[in-house]
Amino acid sequence: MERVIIHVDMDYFYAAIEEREDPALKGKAVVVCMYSNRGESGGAVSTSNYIARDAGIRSAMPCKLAISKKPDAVFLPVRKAFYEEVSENVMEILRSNADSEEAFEKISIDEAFLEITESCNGDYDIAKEIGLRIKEEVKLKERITCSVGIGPNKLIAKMASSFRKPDGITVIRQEETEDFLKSMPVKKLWGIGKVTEDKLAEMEITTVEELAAFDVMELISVFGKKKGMWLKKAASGQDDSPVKERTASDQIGRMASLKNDSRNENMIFSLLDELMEDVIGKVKKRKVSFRSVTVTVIFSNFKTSTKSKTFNHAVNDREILDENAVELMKQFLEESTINFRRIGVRVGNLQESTGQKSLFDF
Ligand code: DCP
Ligand code: MG
Ligand code: MG
Repeated sequence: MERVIIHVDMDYFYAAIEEREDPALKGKAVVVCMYSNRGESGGAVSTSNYIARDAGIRSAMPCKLAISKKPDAVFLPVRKAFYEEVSENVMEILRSNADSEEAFEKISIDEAFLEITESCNGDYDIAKEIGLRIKEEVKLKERITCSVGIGPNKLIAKMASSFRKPDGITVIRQEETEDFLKSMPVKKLWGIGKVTEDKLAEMEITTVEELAAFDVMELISVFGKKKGMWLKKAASGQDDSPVKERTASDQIGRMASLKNDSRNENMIFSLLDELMEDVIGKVKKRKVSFRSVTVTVIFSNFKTSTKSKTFNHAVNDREILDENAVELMKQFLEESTINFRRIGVRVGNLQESTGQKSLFDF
């Protein structure tokens, strides 16, 4: 059967999270900056929302330049640990839509491949429904949007997801790959960098169609055997690399907002209970056990704080998760006076759980 692969990439990821956390940012240009130790005007843009992009702001641009392009934009510092938690939540949603736990490959903080060949039985109409369902689930649970690409291999799926952005979905069937690629400039081919692009330009190859038609022996003589052959295949839309988890994610977590900012213990502990139920379900499904529990609180002033507990032995009991997460949450309530906005719980230091003893057995 022909493979069906989905690639998902979050839209303006860091800036989208900041927008979600602060409704007052809606409609404004938002720029997330990685400030250097030289202070606020040093550093580079991590990402920006689409309103800021309309003003010419781009990732990796000096923050100073971004400020000059759009002085009234809101500039925020990167909160990497927080974005990583959101990423974990999103990845769990994506993973649960793949054919199996192993048919999932996270390739960066905001994107992943999933193989769905079996789930859709090779049918691209069903594949599109799965893609739409994923978008809905991410929107509902995480309140951010993503763009989805579906194709017969990773190369096509990856290029398809960036074809319509933001909040897009693009389906490219095997028989459509040639048309899809043909007019694209070679630099759009996933895997081609600036150096290769320049070398190809010297050879008067600027479109994927020209590259696909080029003599493979000549490509090999310029780029060497491995790369030359890869260029020829990629330009023809071929890619047989498997979707494969590279490094198993070391954490399973869930985060959610309270109905309104509050310090109401019933509300907080009942949401925590729901989140733990979700986390433990995933722990069992992945057949892992964990050695640490972390609780995160985002306060109504957007300050984020975490507390963790690490054990000597790996466990997978709901009771132990419960006991520790509740204790950590109580500490938060004792130490703070500000309302809680969002809470999260995650387990870490995962290990395979085969033949696992419960902590109660030690
Ligand atoms: N990132 C970064 N520095 C860069 C590029 C990216 O810090 N030079 C971070 C911020 C992005 C995140 O990685 O939010 C994901 O990168 P993407 O390339 O997927 O870009 P975005 O998700 O921000 O935007 P898009 O909607 O184009 O995917
Ligand atoms: Mg993205
Ligand atoms: Mg990305």
